[in-house]
Amino acid sequence: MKISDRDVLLVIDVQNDFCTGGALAVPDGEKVVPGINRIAQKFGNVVLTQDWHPGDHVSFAANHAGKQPFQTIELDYGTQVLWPTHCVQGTVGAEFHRDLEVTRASLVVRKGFRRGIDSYSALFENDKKTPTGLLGYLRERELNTVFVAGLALDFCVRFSAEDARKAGFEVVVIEDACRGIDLEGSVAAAHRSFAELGISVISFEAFL
Ligand code: VGL
Ligand code: ZN
Repeated sequence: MKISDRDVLLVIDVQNDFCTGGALAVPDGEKVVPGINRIAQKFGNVVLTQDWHPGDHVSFAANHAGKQPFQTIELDYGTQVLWPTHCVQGTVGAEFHRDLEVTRASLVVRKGFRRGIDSYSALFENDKKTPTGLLGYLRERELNTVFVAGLALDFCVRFSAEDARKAGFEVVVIEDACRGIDLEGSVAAAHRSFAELGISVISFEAFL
């Protein structure tokens, strides 16, 4: 595959809490790291996202009496899954995996940093309205194809890919550079959504 200077690699949430031993470990999460590092060498534009919550965040089950992780609640912006406490601002769990090659990234987008709202997508928070600023960055820099990799395929990768596609970008998910959580068929649902929206799904091998 030929990478152009209008292409950007968007690396979603490759943080300790989503890797083995972390608070919200995605099975084999850390296995995406070598492949992402390798692909990233080929891109002139690399953007990272970092899930970055205050300790009293609304998405944490521990902040809702009687609730357990993976139950849901209704908020004014819709249904919210309650998660184990994860990626708390300034903690080791919120740091990027130590082997992730971060030096080439031109931008780190932090998301989910307001107490009252979660943000799966790198572009819009979970109310589907509040921008993170990434859309403006991509547009101003005249980037037009967004390659997405990272964690978790069925949450932050999925919503980021969808929002980028809906905003008019070509979007390519690098499937084996992602891993999923898979709550109640959410990986299959992500794949259906990618097909419906015209989001391409490719393998890491396309870059070798
Ligand atoms: C994520 C759940 C909660 C993700 C972040 O990165 O996919 N999932 N916060
Ligand atoms: Zn989170």
